[in-house]
Amino acid sequence: TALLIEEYTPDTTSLSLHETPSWWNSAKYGIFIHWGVYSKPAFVNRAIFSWMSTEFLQAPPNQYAEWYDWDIRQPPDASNPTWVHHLDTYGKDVAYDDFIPQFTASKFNASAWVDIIDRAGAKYFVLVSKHHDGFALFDTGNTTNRNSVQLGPKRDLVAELFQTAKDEKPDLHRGTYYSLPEWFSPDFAKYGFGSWPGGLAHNAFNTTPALEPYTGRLDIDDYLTDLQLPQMVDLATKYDTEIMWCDIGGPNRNLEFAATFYNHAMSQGRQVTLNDRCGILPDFDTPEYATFGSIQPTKWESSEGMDPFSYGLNLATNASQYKNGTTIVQSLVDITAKNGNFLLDIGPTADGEIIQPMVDNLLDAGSWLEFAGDCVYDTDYWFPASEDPKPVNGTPAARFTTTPNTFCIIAFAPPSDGSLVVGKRLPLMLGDEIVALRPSGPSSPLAWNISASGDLTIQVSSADVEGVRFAWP
Ligand code: FUL
Repeated sequence: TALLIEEYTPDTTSLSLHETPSWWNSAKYGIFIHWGVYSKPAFVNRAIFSWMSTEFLQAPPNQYAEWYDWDIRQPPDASNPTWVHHLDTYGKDVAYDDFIPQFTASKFNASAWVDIIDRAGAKYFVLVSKHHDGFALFDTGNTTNRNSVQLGPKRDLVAELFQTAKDEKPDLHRGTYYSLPEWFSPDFAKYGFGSWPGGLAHNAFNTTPALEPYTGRLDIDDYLTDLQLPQMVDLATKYDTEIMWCDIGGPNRNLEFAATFYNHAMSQGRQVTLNDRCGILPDFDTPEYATFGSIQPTKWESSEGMDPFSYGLNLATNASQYKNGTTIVQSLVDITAKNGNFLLDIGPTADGEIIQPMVDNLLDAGSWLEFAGDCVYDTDYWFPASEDPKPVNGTPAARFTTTPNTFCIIAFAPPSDGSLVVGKRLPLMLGDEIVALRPSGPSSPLAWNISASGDLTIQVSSADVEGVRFAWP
């Protein structure tokens, strides 16, 4: 039976009919971009503080450089590395908003970014359009001037990236992260949301009242009706975002938003999606710096920075700690085999460059996807087992994906002794061919057999791995 939905209405019954689009299910791999005023100080080096509530004490520790403004507004505490760093580097009279003019985007070249994302092998990107600091990278109209069009770069960064992607890589899908609350917005503060300020009356430097400065704020009556909803609707209808990647949840008008978002896209014959942080029914879950250990029956998306602990650029991290081509591919394959998507984050600089080590790691993973992508994009998980098969006889971990014609085994390293033993009963029949994927194309068939206990053993010669940088990611 086919269900024809003509129009969504702003209620959970109607909206619950919505699902992740097929393009998103097939895409598997996206690039997350955390870029904003916080890209200027680009620092975090967090210890665990007494004042941290348990929500921060997750593993791995929350060490997000995009939380700079939050960090420097904590109670004076000489053991707060961001606080100390700020005092040492800028002094007590510099407030977060003083970084706005230094967020210049002067070297931002949308074409170059889109090209890197494409060569990385990603099928979509999600740009932070407004983080918790309330500074938007798009034209927020008459809701606020706290944006990159009025301040800092004086450019509509979302529009530039979106338009360039549309023109130059029309198959690349375009999404926006959007923080529903703003930490220090006096307008949002009226909603008194959890531990979020409005409430937090600290300013480490005692230079200004706690919630000021809040550069670019315009007079509005109600944060949700006059700011949040119109901003989101603009991203949906003027910028045509395809993914509304909400953050935090909390007070919202998102039943109305989702109906508008879905109906607008449908009227243009496009498919769009929203995540599980919009405070209403989600299309997909978003574990953060975490993945699921087994196949999930519904689609999900794991996000993680290339930096081991931060989405925003953190200059305190040594680039050697970044995820490299191999670990990016391993995460992507692991997540794909469990019915998820991987949203890998990068943090460009305040002047708009993606630093070279990040580019190198992205392109390394992309070079593997160029010849092995058929085992990732548009694949299904293999239902019987996509959890980590137990390594046998020193054989490395492997994951499985399927296409209508192919069964893929992706081992995470070359086997030490030339035999890849996969301790799972695979759907193979006598006469089936197993080939190695190489940049130059598939190898000739490899010898294989299945033991009485059901283990598959594949003979792999060194030629199958030689010269193949990421044949064994
Ligand atoms: C979190 C935010 O607090 C982080 O800064 C980051 O944006 C992550 C993707 O979502 O909730």
